[in-house]
Amino acid sequence: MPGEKPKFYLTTPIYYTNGLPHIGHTYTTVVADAIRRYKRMRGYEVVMTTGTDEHGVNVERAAQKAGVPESEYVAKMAVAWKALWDELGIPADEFIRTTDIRHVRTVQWLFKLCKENGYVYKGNYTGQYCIYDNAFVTEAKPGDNCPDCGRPTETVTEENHYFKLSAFQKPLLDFYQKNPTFIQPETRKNEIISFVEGGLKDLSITRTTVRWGIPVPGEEPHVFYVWFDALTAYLSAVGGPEYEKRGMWPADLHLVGKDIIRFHTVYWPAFLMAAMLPVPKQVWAHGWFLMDASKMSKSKGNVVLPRPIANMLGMDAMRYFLMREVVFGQDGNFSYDALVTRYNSDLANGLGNLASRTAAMIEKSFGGKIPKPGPRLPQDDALAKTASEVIGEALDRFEKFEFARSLEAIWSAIAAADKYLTSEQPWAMSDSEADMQRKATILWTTAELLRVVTVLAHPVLPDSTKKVWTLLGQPGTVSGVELDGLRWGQLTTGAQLGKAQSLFPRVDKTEAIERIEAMANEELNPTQPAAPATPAPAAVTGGAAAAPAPAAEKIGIEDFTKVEMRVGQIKTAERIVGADKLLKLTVDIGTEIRQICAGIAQFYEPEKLIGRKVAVVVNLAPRKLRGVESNGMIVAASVGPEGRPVLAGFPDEDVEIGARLK
Ligand code: ME8
Repeated sequence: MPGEKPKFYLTTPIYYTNGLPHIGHTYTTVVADAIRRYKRMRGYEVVMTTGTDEHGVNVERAAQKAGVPESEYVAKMAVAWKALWDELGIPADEFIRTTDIRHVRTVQWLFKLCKENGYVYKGNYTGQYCIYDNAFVTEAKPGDNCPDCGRPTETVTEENHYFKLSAFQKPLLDFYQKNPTFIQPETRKNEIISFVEGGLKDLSITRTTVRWGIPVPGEEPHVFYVWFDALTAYLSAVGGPEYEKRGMWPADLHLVGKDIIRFHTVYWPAFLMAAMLPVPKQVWAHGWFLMDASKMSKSKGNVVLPRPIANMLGMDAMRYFLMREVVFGQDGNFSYDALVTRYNSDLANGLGNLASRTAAMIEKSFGGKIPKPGPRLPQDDALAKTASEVIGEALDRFEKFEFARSLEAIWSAIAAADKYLTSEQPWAMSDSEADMQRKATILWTTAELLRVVTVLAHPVLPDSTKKVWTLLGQPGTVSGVELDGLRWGQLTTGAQLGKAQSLFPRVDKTEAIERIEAMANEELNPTQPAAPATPAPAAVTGGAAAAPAPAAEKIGIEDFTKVEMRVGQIKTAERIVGADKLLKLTVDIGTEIRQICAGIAQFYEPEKLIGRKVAVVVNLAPRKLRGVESNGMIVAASVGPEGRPVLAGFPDEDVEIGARLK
């Protein structure tokens, strides 16, 4: 219909609920989010689905281990997954759980269609089964390990419903040929084509050995095989049997890791073809992020968690690293060292520095208003040309999912602007009319380049580019800019700059890594026993601002005397990068100077605390808050429903430092 936006439906895998997200899962979801933002800026109506894969033996066992019913276990896990994506700013438009009723209905409907069309029959099957991958290992003998994960297989015999996958060898090969971009990247395509050419065996799609699954109607105790169940979630999320009403199916893009490409490019289109439903347009399989050259897994103890990185460096930094460091489609190594190096060089010294120095110069010379440019010199035109070329290149690369190349192009524009400023030296110019005119041209040109870069980088760096957009005082929102109309020269002159904000404060590499690792450690080994799915708190407040507690039972004086509280004097106070609520204090407690973190940063200016006398719990075991050592606790009242901290103190008397509170 004229005037209607074209649609784009993309998905991430539906992640297993027997663990919590690590950087690998975050990678796929981040890329999906960046594509979503990009497509919206290109005028599409976009829906992005992610969710949780909640059935199967693994979950059955994990729930047993946790001593709770499966439904309770998966409910907590699903909440934790969803909450983390929301917290990280990569929320789903549709979050589908495979225990949702809309999904159960869709799976049963898909099965009915396949059966009615003659692609399902009953038979017995004995084989080696890998419970970790939820797959029969056809080539394995009893005693063999799973070739994918290396763990032991189990011999399983059961009556199954079979799906006639063998009937789809030719239709699939024809389909791949007619849709040459269905499987991406190319190398994966060749791999799948030779697999299908090698012959397809029928696939058992129901189980009687598993209890925790979607029942096959009228065939209980049969439940659906997890992959028949999980893949269908993509369709359930956008209407299931009523998919036509929603208008999003078929999916335009399934983003997956290379580990699950076969399920997506062989089984899934075959199920849909059997049901005579539209087949997705593309499956894109990316590589793995490796730790020390092996795939991350909780059992190997080498997982990298997303939250500590986001807390320390910001989510944009993590997004930038994931999409810049590795060629999309290939494996890459994850290292904190490389992450922080890129943060400091590309973000703090690159984009952050260009934005802050441009704004500062416009502030100083033009009262914070974007100046009208004067006559241009060849070097100004050269920078304009570079920026125009970068627009073309960055968009072209992004369109092809060459994210690293796209970012490389954008950052080449930043480097060109840095070089331009270094050679033009606007800061060295006088206030004479001629110099002011020249300065206006230089700063306009730099600000315009910054605007272009901000728009181009927005899908990857959504938060910081929003800040730069506000800083440049540009109308509307950066996400509302249409990429197709982006050209050099659209900067609104005369616009008043917004408030300067810290974009990417430089960090000390060793300290940053130590703190990220400490936070990860806190999250993996919480000191307080937590339910398996409880998300870690978004912020640790340092104990000073606890919510009012109900009256506790009475204690004896001997209990009270266990708490050693003394008068301390604050010597230094500073904010902590990556921990908005905490202040790092050094406090003189009479016998020594202690480092203590306090959750008061939103209510107390650090400078005003110096010299203040406070009550300190000095015999509290040291612990790390947001990765920073805290040795003691500052006592504060917790006021109002938000628990605003008000420091306990001694305003009327000159109390001695170190005096004990009794
Ligand atoms: O396979 N590097 O779920 P899953 C990059 N439930 N990406 C990684 C990664 C790594 N080290 N580790 C995981 C399942 N991923 C099924 C999917 S879909 C209908 C059912 C990402 O929790 C990557 O996208 O094991 C991979 O395919 C996915 O997480 C596997 O998630």
